[in-house]
Amino acid sequence: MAKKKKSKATTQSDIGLIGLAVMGQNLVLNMADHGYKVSVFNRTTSKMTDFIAQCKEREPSHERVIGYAKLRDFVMSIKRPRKIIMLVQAGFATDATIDSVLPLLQKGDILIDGGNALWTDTIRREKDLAVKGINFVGSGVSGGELGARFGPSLMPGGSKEAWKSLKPIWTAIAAQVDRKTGKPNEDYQAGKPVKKAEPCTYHIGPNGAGHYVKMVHNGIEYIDMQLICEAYMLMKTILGMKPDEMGKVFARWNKGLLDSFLVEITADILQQRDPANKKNFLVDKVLDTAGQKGTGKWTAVNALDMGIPANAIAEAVFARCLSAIKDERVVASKKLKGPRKRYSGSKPALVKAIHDALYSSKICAYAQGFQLMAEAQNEYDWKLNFGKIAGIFRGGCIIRARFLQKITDAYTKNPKLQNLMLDPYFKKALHDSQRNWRKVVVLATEHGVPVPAFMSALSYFDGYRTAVLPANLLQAQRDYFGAHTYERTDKKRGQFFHVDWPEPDRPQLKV
Ligand code: NBP
Repeated sequence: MAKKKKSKATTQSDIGLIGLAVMGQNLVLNMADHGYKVSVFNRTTSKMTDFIAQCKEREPSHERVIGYAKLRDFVMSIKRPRKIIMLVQAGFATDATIDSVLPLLQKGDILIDGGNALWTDTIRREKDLAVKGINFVGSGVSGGELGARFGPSLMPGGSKEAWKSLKPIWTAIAAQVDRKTGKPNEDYQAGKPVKKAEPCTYHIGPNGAGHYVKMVHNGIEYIDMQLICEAYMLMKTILGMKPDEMGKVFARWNKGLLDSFLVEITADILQQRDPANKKNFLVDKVLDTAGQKGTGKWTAVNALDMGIPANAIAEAVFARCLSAIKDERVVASKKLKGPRKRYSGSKPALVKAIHDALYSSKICAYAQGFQLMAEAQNEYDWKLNFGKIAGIFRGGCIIRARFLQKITDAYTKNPKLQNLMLDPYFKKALHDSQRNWRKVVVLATEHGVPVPAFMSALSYFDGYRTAVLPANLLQAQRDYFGAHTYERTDKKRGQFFHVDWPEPDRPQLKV
């Protein structure tokens, strides 16, 4: 635990927070645990008074949380330069909150948006507020409710000046990982002093950089989850495995290369019995329609906008869309037939192949996420440190995984690495597992099992390593019907040619 600060009831608060829903409440308690006195405000006052009443019943440290019903009193209770975190719904609510608090702020005060804002909104807000002398920090907060409470991964953007002021609090409340191994630091979680801990936060860059990285983190989270679901689907459909048996497989995988929060919770979920009937497994009773809040879609749309082939991430978003049309799928399942095939091979061999397919696809998914960030930094004039970004994903957040240490190592060794797949460790991992990866994709196709993320990741790998793609024919087609011109393989790049193609046969109009 970080060193405690003393604060008396009469002194001003170190920081303020607006928005006492699940994320806000937990982040407040985290800050109070670390010795910070926190003022809180919520649009609906009863939520604030209920929260303060609960704080008083809990630990003594939570008396450092002071509630205010009036926004003016809340703002005036905070030390200058004021630091005010907003954890309200992204979009309209964030603008409404800024508008209400702005007249009460003074030059040099810092407004921090911890919500899942669209990074272009953050760029706009930072620009507008900078003119008024207010520092605006868009900070990604990852790890859900538990992360916020016990140590999230924090991705702040904004000015260096604002970061200097915010840094002591952000580094104290963030998740901590062991500096060398990258593993979440257990001493820290147990509240003991830690020497080798590294906080899962750093100043990502100006304006929208923090929120951009948080969005890509969420895009990666989508594909990470989808890949695990496809591994589950294959074991269930082709091997006929029961949830608890699959749960044990995931628990075993969690001790190896795939060691991660998402694999760990999958093992738990698959072994969970249905509270309504203990004979059944809960997962079999959960309806197969997945929701989404939009950050995965933003990532995919941005990939299309920037022309970056993040096809596996986009595929994970489409997989959720397909899951959502449940009624249509039920009707179609009775009308459209697939292959009827039984698997007669070795079960352990297929489980191992699925493991390898999952690992290779995951490498491609992360390669795509980091390609996106690499392009965005050119687009927005940021200087991102990819080793550090992978480093702050190692603890606190939903995609935390042993694997991230390898990404940190890769970018530390070569900060200009063009694609993660070209790093020697990942290259070898892909070479070692691609045979099994292909086997799984072929088997899934033969059995009619949908594995869009495994397949699109494999297509990405194959496309990226192919020197000559069929786009020569495509460009010739474009020149044929639209005179779009083409470059030649035997001439310098940048010289464009056009052929007077023969007129295609056109059907004669009958008059
Ligand atoms: P919600 O996203 O559900 O937002 C609820 C809060 O927003 C309440 O305090 C509510 O006040 C306030 N609010 C709304 Br709605 N409209 C407002 C307005 N016009 N003016 C002022 N306040 C308004 O809460 P959450 O799930 O805790 O998430 C907070 C932020 O953190 C979001 O941006 C979310 O995307 C992000 N995030 C969430 C998670 C997660 O796991 N939930 C993880 C990471 C990031 P009220 O009480 O008066 O209605």
